Amino acid sequence: MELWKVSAQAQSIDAKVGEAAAPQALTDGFHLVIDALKLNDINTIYGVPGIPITDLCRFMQGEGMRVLSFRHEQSAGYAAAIAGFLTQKPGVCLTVSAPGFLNGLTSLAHATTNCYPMILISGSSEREIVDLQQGDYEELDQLAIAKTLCKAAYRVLHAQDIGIGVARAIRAAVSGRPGGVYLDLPAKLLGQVMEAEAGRQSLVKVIDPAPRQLPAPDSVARALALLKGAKRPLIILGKGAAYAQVDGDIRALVEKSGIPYLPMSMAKGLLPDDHPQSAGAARSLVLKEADVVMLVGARLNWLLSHGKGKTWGAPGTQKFIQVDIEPREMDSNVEIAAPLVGDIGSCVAALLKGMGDKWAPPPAGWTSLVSEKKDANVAKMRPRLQNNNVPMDYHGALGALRKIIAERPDVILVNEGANTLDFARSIIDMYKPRKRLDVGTWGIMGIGMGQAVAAAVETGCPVLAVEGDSAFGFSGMEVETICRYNLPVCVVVFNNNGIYRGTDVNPSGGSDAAITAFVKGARYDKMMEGFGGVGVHVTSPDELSRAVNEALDSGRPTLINAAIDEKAGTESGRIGNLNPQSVVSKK
Ligand code: ADP
Ligand code: TZD
Ligand code: MG
Repeated sequence: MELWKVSAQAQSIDAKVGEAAAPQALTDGFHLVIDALKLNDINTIYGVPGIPITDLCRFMQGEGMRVLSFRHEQSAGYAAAIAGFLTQKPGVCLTVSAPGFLNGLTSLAHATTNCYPMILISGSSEREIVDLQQGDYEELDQLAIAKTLCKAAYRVLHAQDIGIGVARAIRAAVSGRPGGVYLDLPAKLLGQVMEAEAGRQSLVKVIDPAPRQLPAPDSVARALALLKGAKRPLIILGKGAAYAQVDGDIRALVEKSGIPYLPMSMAKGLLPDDHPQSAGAARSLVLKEADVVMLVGARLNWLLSHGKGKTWGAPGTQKFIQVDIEPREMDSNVEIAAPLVGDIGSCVAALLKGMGDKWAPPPAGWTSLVSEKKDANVAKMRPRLQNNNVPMDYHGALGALRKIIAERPDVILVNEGANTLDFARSIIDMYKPRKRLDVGTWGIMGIGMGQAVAAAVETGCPVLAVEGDSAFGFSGMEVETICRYNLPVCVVVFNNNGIYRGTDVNPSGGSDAAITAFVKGARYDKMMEGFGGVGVHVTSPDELSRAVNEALDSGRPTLINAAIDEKAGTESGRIGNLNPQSVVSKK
């Protein structure tokens, strides 16, 4: 209650400020936070209101910021994280103390893991009481908890430090390797009053938040020498390359080099997937056979089998060049023969310059081998994508969506699930950069609706969210958010009655449902209808195609419940091999 009094006071002070620069003009923590964010061009906030940040959210909206109020902090956080990926500005998620903070924390860790710039701002309880553990309302030592899950964590205790605190948070999030930052704002801070002019002076505009980091010339020369000597070179583009927004130079590098390239999931579309040099459909071959591999904004983590083992060539037969802003990424899994440390824009520009005008393409034997493999795989897949089976399988349903994305390349595709994810990634071609947003490095479920909201809000483009029924369930309540803000989002739920498949049975023979099986024939479309959006139930690829096209034409919030054959999927999609095996055989 005290908070409200102070803020009401500050509001009347605001009114007075307009009259004349009265010497007693005051401001407070609420307004300083807003002014600090706005000064740094942060005008969109994703969050959930409540004590102690309800008025902060209100004042933000009152002052013209876009405040998107979610049903759960986790979705708000995923929205903020992907907003950071799409814009290179930290996405901001604003939460209440303890439980709200914890709900937001998964997304902060996710942002850090994926190198997305994001700031989680949480209100917190009375410091003195928290530190003495005297049982305050929502008592939790949030700063200590956040520290292990993000790049940096700060707490601001005095109104005059809000400017510098926000500036530090922004710079930490976007400079070097981007990531998540936590900013702790105790309730008391928001109500703190200070002289308005001194407050204004205390604000900091971050100059050059992500300074260029030029690669060393000898590193560039080493990388080019290796590339030049390669007989079977390969370029792997990762989501760091997509983040960097130097699309023209990346395309120029690939095309000038003549080297086959492999896009990681969220780098799809950096060059159009139907580009002649794309080796996407010959992945196994190129990873195994390449002799020099240049990674651009991609890590040799589990998604690339750590750069060794069965997926790759024999030990010692392959050399790596790695372009990355983070020096410690080098040699993380295998020796990097040519580390190129710097921002991708500067590194790619230096490589292009160093290649000169007479760069020889790789041996024709290699490029034609890749093309032949690719063509054969594409030809094998094509008829399966055209099937109009009922019940639908993944190929039939995704074949329909593939055609729609080809016709509407500006649509942003959000994608999560297991089979729904793995099949969509390989089947749906992307044609423009940063149009495919998915589960990222952790393979996290629940990013769907948050990412869909942020994608629509940040870009104004239509969004198609292709969701496994399980995956959708993690953030499904946000369809209300989508309806409330009337966003051009079409959600397609691939409903196969469960996780991976709908056919699992309880091994005990008991009456409880099996662990991966959901209610059969559920109608997720009814959820959307319940909030005023459009709900459609479809059973064939033709119906699916029609419904998606209608949704994208109308721009209305739509949920299409796509009934998929419950027998079509496999356990864990393409990564079933990661499941540990019991020595006692499964029943
Ligand atoms: P993917 O999952 O697509 O393989 P990762 O998330 O594993 O991609 O890797 C992204 C890499 O890109 C990280 O190592 C990160 O440090 C790097 N990165 C991100 N932004 C930049 C940038 N602007 N310049 C250079 N490297 C970057
Ligand atoms: N929880 C979180 C946060 N992330 C996860 N990845 C999982 C649980 C485990 N998990 C997967 O890895 S995929 C998946 C879960 C629960 C759902 C797969 O079912 P789906 O897709 O319905 O979304 P398909 O098409 O039925 O395979
Ligand atoms: Mg499913």
